[in-house]
Amino acid sequence: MTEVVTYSRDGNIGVLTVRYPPVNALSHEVRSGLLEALEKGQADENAKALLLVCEGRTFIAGADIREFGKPMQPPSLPDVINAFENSSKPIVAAIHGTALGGGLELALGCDYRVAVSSAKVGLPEVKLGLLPGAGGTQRLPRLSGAQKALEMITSGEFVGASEALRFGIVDAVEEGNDILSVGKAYTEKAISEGWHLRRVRDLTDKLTAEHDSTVFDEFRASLQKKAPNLFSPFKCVDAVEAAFQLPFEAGLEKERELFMACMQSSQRAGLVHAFFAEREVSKVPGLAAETPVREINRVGIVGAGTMGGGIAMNFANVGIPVRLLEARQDALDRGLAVIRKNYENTAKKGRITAAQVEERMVLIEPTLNYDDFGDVDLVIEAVFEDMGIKRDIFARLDEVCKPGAILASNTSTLDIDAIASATRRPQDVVGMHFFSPANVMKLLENVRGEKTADDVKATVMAVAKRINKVGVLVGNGYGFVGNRMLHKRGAEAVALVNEGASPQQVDQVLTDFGFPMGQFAMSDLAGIDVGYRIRQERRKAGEDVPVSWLDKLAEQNRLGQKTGMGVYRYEAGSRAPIPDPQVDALIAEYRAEQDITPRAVSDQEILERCLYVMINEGARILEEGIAARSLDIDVIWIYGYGFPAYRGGPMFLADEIGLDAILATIKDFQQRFGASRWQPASLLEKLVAEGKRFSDL
Ligand code: 3H9
Repeated sequence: MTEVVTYSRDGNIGVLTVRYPPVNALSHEVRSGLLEALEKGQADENAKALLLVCEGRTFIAGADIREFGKPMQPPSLPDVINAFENSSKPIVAAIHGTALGGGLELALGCDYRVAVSSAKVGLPEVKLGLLPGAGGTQRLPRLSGAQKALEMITSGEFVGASEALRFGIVDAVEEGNDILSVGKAYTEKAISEGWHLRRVRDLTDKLTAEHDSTVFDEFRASLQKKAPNLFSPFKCVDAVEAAFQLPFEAGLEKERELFMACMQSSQRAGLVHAFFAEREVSKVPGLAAETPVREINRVGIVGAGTMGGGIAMNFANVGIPVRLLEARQDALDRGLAVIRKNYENTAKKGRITAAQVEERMVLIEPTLNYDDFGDVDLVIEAVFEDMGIKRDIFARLDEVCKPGAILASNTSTLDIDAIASATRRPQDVVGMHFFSPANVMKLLENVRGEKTADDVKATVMAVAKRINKVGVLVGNGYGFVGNRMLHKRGAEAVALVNEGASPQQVDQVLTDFGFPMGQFAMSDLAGIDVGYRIRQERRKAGEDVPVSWLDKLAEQNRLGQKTGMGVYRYEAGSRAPIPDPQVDALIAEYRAEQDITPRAVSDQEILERCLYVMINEGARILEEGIAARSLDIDVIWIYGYGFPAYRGGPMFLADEIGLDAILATIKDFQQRFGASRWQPASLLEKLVAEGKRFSDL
């Protein structure tokens, strides 16, 4: 028997124990071990019932995702689960931690399920572009009915133990930390009360009572609205519907067919890449895992504007007290009022209670005085992008903050080393670039300066986790990773409009691709003045940044959503962009001034230019070591800019398309649009010459 699953007997209970850290995933070894242990249990005359239990922090968290895309080694998970369901002795699954995906499916193949109250169950396969492929779509609805099964399977969300009990997914919930004792007590009860085999496949009352096809149509319609580009959620609905239309065995076959279609889809590959990339970014190359972290018990924030307020909320949400500093009382009052309103809106949606609103507000202490930063462990400066102002602030912080306090800037483009040099402690200075809205967006781009100390880097990565963000550590350089690529895409989008596309055509192509919003709608959301100010700073620094029609919008105070007009027009209280003939006229005027005769630009050209300009810049970013790995860039784009996760991120997509094809198109653009903008990155040329991919680096 393999060591990862063992069989032992305790009185008249045969105990099957899985120990395969970290999450007991159903690898080949575990699947084989389960079958062997089951056979021993069947053969053991003294075992009246069997108990399946896991060691470590959790029950089985699903199939082993690392095996996806490789040939499957028998036994398959469905075969293992069928063997469990065919057991001649009742089997109890004892659940702690999370029973997910194939893990829950295995538990559903057992006769009874007992969970501790802190346990959660779920079928999150959809988040990986899949559907439950080991009977979950056929067994879960037999316990929970169609509505709940569809909710769980199409959303992938977890359900707590008490809810699982309410829906019949588990049979009992017990208090207790020792899962083995909980499981044994329940199994003893099963034996002493003479419980029979109870195979989920034979339960049909929920199938007959709830056989109403409208629920499936409703789910399809709502998915069509919410996620029309996604493949697997629709297949999930088909699979659950099959449970209601077909006998069990035929339903399983249908599920298998749909599962294989998902497994082969490019969306599955993209989502699985995103899953591992999200976990990989926390392991920073060159930063030892055991690097100490500084204690962060109180945070100071400079600036109570949109960014500063949003950042403060992140800390208050996890119970960390914040001092929020502004230069003037009215700005401070305004900032606090916005925070309160945000929390109250969340409470209205039922996501937090009224008491939690107050608890969090109490944690945010307003101040006008820098001296109040004397005891903070971390300061985050969040004022607007002006190097002079930022340097003044950092010089001030250097005077008032205690030794060892981390001084961070939320700058989205500026040089961290130039900011650090305004202090006498550049080793404590770092970038912490949040994305707007800062209380919502999951990305935290942490920027290491030339002199940033290792424990400061490790601390800001740990802070990201603590405030439930995905932290990515990047190097210092204009716009770091995300905005550097975004600005290239922005310039290309403007060039496309100059040549003849309309802003709405460009935006439509990007949203059809899967971005939540287009380039220009995003500029309106961020504020046209933000980009304008950045371009002005670059011009001041001597860079050649041509004047565009976007600058004219800023000069006319068309600043985007906040003024009701930007690239688009907005009706009061609405965020829906409406094309504006005045902007079309302004663009036409600009083209005339520049002697440009507009031409029809195809959607394909728009997409390729917008994506490939980013990929080419991404290659330079890798070449310069600003990002350590292509997966860091992918995670930044997925979590900071809404790059569709099912496409895996820009660099993963580039690998999928083929770097040779991308290079050929870039060379064609170079011929057509000029050498400087479309100069292929030398890393791209090198990888193509060597037949390699970004992921090989
Ligand atoms: C499935 O089951 C298909 C079946 O229906 C049909 C089959 C025929 N496999 O997230 P963490 C690793 S699809 C392999 O940081 P947490 C993870 O990479 C599967 N590895 O911890 C990380 O490794 P490292 C359906 C896995 O406590 C480590 O475990 N199941 C798997 O924040 C810790 O992970 C899912 O989709 C896996 N299945 O969260 C569940 N899961 O230390 C996916 C995790 O080297 N998993 N790892 O970086 C999760 O949602 C979370 O990991 C979990 C723990 C909630 C379990």
